[in-house]
Amino acid sequence: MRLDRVEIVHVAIPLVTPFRTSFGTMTTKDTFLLHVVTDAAEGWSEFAADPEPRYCSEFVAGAEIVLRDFLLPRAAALPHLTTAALAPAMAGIKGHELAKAALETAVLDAELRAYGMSLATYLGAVRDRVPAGVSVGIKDSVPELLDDVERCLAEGYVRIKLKIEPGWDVEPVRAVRERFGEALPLQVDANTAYSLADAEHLRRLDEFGLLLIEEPLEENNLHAHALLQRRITTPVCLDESLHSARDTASAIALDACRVVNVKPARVGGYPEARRVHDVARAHGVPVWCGGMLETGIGRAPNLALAALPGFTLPGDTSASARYFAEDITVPFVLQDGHLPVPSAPGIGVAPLPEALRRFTTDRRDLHR
Ligand code: OSB
Ligand code: MG
Repeated sequence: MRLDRVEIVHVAIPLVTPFRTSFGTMTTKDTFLLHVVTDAAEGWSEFAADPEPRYCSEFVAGAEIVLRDFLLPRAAALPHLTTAALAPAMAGIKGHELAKAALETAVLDAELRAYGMSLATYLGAVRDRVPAGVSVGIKDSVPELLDDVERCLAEGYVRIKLKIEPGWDVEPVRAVRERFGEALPLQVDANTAYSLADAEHLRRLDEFGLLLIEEPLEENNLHAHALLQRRITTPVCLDESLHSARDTASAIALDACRVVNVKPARVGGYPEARRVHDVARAHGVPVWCGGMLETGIGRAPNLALAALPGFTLPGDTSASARYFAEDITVPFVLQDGHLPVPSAPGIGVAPLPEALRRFTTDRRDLHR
């Protein structure tokens, strides 16, 4: 393929309710889409991070510069642009996995559309629908939390994840367990809010039979997570600390995680996410697909990934309506606790022009 044009489309979409984590409260999904035009086909992707570097070091304005000044010139210099050629061309730029994933995914979407192949088929999906979990934010009170969890269960979500932080952990988990019972698949996510000094406190969560505790300690400290795992029975799951299949292999070897959260953007794209899955699966370590409050453009390819055989736990792959009154694609709707895996070529969806227009805050060429 030849890269003719890359457009950046900044969007701001209001959330139906504020979403609070240990690192902040979100009220709007504020990010950008990439629209890649080649001589063979067009492709779309969504940048996964936010305007501020609070979940990870990458952020919207920084990623735009990295794409414009470092990644797009390398893509444009390739004699034949393919997804396989793009990754090594970008490898000389350190880090910036989320920016790289945005470009790679848009190119992959275009390439697969040119071949008429779906991302699910390309990745090796074995399911045409995937079970949906939901991530429930930190609330002002336990009754408010119980109402929210009840609403999610009534909608059909098959697994609940509670966001936790110091001061909002044992009591909310106990309340949810007491109200909804032992059988509810339940897990927690701390987004790096604790330290090893909290090990005895986190051990109090062991009595609740959680599926996992996600990223309890600081990012990239595999040693500390391994030490914590020795002191608690709840399986440790890593999110922020895993940036590649190689990191995943190290974490598993160190017993720093017994479950893996795969976010394709965090590991640099879908082919690397597949390799993370392969490494974990070879070790018998369960994986599941994380989320970043994606619009339909980011949600669709995650559903394809979540259909791989090693994804044995429900992901944060919830319906469009979990976050948005109106999505910028045809919405993903929960059916019997599951979401359909897109089967059309590429990522299987594209922005609806009218909805995209209304949510667009800025649109221009990054490369021509
Ligand atoms: O840690 O998984 C996380 C949202 C934004 C940033 C980080 C995380 C999350 C979530 C929500 O937990 C996942 C989703 O529903 O998309
Ligand atoms: Mg997480």
